[in-house]
Amino acid sequence: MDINLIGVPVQYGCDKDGSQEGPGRLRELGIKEALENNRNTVYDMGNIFVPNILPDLKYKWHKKMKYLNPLVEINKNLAHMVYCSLSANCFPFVVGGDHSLGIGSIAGASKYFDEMAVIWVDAHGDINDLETSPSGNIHGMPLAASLGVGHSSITNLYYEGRKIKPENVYILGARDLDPGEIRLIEKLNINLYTIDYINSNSLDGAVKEILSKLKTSNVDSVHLSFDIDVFDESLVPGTGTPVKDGLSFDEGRYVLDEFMGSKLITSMDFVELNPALDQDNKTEILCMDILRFIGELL
Ligand code: EXY
Ligand code: MN
Ligand code: MN
Ligand code: MN
Repeated sequence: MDINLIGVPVQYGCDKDGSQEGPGRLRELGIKEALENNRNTVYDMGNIFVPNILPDLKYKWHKKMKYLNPLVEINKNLAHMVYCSLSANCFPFVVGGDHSLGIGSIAGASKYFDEMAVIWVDAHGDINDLETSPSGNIHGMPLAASLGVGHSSITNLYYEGRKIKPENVYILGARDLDPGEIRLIEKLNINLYTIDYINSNSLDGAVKEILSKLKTSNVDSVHLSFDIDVFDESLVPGTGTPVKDGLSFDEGRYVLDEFMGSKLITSMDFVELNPALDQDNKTEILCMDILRFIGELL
């Protein structure tokens, strides 16, 4: 398989500086070699251009609107890079950077396929809009935008209209949902597998149910958006929004083993490493172990 490694050194979707260093740091640590094996060739396509901007004070009325325009441009370019990768029969592997990049990766991949599912592995739902968001941070909005909910500049990114159908969205590992997110998840009947659900049922049961629903649906593709904050906060100090009661390392590996091993995954994000926040390189070591594991599964 040919893999297109696409870096998105962006932090404009979140509150903390540092996630823009993620792609560069993972390259220094050998992400290309980690993903490569005797079946895969990795082409490092470089980074999507992220302009160096000062906050536009004319939007000072809304904390993050000042970053909306640059994020739209970044995600439009990312969408096209993902679409072109798929058109060239290459697997788009998108590395962040904060999770606002999901707007572009999903837009680009969904344009190529007829009906795409999304598996959102994350401590969060990332399904807020500007009204429901408690922070105004756009990395908490990509899934809503992809479902057609939110500011028109991100819901109509790259092409007009909704990118994915609610019945094709699976959230796994959430344990920090805002009231507005819970309302939207219920309204749209999104497939939600929280940590509470996992603890009272089983991780194996949740993963197997997702795979069985995918296999009996009409989807022709599956985008896996993996946010490293799905791991327990004790394992990932180097991420911007860590949350307690997360997955263990082995549980995270199991999730990837099942989803990647199903051969259903057609594109992927790996996001929210913030090297500036890491302690004793703990998070980057975990990331590299996970990326080597993903390399064996691709
Ligand atoms: N739900 C909160 C918000 O919207 O501000 C926290 C979002 C964190 C998003 C990180 C990337 O997963
Ligand atoms: Mn390797
Ligand atoms: Mn996220
Ligand atoms: Mn998250």
